[in-house]
Amino acid sequence: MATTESDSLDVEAIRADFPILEREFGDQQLVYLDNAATTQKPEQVIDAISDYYRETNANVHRGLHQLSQEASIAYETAHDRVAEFIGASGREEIVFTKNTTESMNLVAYAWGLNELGPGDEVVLTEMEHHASLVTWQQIAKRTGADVNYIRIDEDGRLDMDHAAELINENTEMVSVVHASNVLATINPVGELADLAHDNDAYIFVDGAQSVPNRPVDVEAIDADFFAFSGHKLCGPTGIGVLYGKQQILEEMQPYLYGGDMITKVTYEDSTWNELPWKFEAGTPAIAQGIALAEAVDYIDEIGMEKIQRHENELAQYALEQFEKFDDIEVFGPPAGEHRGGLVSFNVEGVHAHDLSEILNDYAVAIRAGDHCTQPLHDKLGVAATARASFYIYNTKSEIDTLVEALDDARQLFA
Ligand code: 7TS
Repeated sequence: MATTESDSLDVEAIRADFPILEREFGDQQLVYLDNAATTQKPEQVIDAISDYYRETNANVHRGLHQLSQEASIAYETAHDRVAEFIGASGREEIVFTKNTTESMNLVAYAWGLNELGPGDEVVLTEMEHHASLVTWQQIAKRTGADVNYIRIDEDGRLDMDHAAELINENTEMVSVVHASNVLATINPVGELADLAHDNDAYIFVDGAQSVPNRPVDVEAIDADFFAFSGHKLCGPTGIGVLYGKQQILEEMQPYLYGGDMITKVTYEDSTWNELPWKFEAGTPAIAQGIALAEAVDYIDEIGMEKIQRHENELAQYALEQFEKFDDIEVFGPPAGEHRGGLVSFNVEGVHAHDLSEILNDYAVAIRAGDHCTQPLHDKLGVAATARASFYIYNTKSEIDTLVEALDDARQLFA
């Protein structure tokens, strides 16, 4: 499949793994540039799901019969695979959730509601996704804690002096996005972790846009919590990951109660199962969990360094093309190591939604809107942005198609 010995990706071989990329609308082939919303799925992942239902389907952790044992082993082993992928020490630290949003809520409810109170501070950044911003804002309201936001500069980078000011002895939680889904900024999460720990606070890193695109090691970052979604890295929807340091997860109360998360139940009281099952109440997303491990195998085999390089090249190329036009405003830092593989932009005089609709006529799929970052868009002074986001199967020629379609859109609105 999908790799060559060289430094670059064999994009043609990769594309052959993704049946949806063959779709045509009219006589135009799909150009899928909405990967930050969700990525497409390779045959290997699609097969993992259908093979599971054809051959293994049973509930986990409860049957002694052969199918249940096989399903349980595959589901549990998927946790080990994910642990290895992000540098966690083992399955105890990997809780399967529905998505990044649920991972964030799990910690906010199970830790935040119990630990936060008046006088405590939660530090976020101005570029947080609503998954983190709304969650901590609401938990803070319920507990009497305050929320403060680390400022961004003109280029969309964090003001680290402001971070050092805001993170102080009152701080209990620093919750930061690793890679911005709008600005493409890669935040210095290791430095922020040090600032948090120097002040006896925890750090939660939202890795929804980083894990799919670059090598990530949660222990090297020294994150206390880390979250991402399977569907943004070639995996299925309905499965996400919460990483937590084992000792912290041990100390936390469960978020959801019910079957599977208990050890002993009487009419009066209950005790909790071992990690990570303590946080996985009820029948989990078994097929999705197993297919997530397949997705991790798939992208890991291609190589995360190569994926990062490929996306950087595409983003750089898109930025170069956009620079040729005076009426295109690009958001976020200049091309380079600290920028991820997406570009948010606006064309003067054309609303991002109109742009996206016109591009759709060219079978080019991008996203337009506030990308679940309304306060950030307010700060940028725009109601919406258009966003092209790249993945392993995208090519420079697809970016050329995007640029041509933009040119036509511009003429339509001239
Ligand atoms: N955090 C970041 C940085 C994200 O980009 C997203 C999704 C989430 C959290 C939430 O992920 P979920 O899987 O729980 O929904 N971002 C986007 C986006 O940019 N376009 O569509 C979804």
